[in-house]
Amino acid sequence: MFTADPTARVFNGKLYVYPSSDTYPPAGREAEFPRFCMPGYHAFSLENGSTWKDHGWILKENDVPWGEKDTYAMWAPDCIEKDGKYYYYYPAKPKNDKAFRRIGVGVSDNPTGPFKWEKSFIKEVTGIDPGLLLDDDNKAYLFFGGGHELYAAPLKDNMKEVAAKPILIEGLPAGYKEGSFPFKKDSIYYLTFAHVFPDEGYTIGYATSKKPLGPYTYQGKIMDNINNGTNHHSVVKYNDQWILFYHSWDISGYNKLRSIRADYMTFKKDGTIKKVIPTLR
Ligand code: FUB
Repeated sequence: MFTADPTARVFNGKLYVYPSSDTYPPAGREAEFPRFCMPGYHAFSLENGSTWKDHGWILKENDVPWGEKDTYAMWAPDCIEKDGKYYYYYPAKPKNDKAFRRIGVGVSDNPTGPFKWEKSFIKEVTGIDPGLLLDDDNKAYLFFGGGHELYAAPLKDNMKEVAAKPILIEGLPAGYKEGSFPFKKDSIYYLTFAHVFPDEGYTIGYATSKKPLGPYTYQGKIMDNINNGTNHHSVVKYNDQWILFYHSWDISGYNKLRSIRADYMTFKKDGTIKKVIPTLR
């Protein structure tokens, strides 16, 4: 199978990856899918530090309670743990609604489900690429949005509703595109994202702030363009090492059938991130 947009998380010391999946379009419908064809989500865990276990389908598009069927529009997801429950966020095409995508949520007692899916999408949230941040004070924030604008809102304790109207994140550079991943290290809030340069294409950039909702200051690139079309990614600390999960299409040779990858990432003493040079090039 082909997987993209990996969000990696550590829950109870174990490493999990929540990617989206790329498939070939259904026979006879090829012309409908000039872009990605994405039917839903599997989840993976690293067993004994060496083997990836596939937990199977955790959500298929046709099982989204509020979603349009058979549009293959299940883009990048995220999953986060709060107070012993696991919350899975995903974008889908809503039925009877003009929005490009809405974001839904499900809750489970286990990192790989089964999840109980909310009947409706999260109100006041329109966009793609949910990225979740759980702060040290146990407050959660939902970042979302593509197409050059990033929004974020605090979540209520139930993790299913926004606690305030989403705000536009300020301070991102021109060329900010999508795929934001928020995290915190040593009191600094980091936001990594797809950053497009006209002469280079998609790179991974990052910005920092002293507050979760910004304003942010652009700090530079984490990874140059690697000819992968898009570059949705995530950052995780596992066994005391920071790892950047990202994707590339070098296995398929086709930019709509991507595969996930990972490389170690290091911070300098001042908190800035050293550029990651992909092991596979
Ligand atoms: O994979 C589908 C979409 O492309 C993601 O949601 C975006 O971040 C980009 O990678």
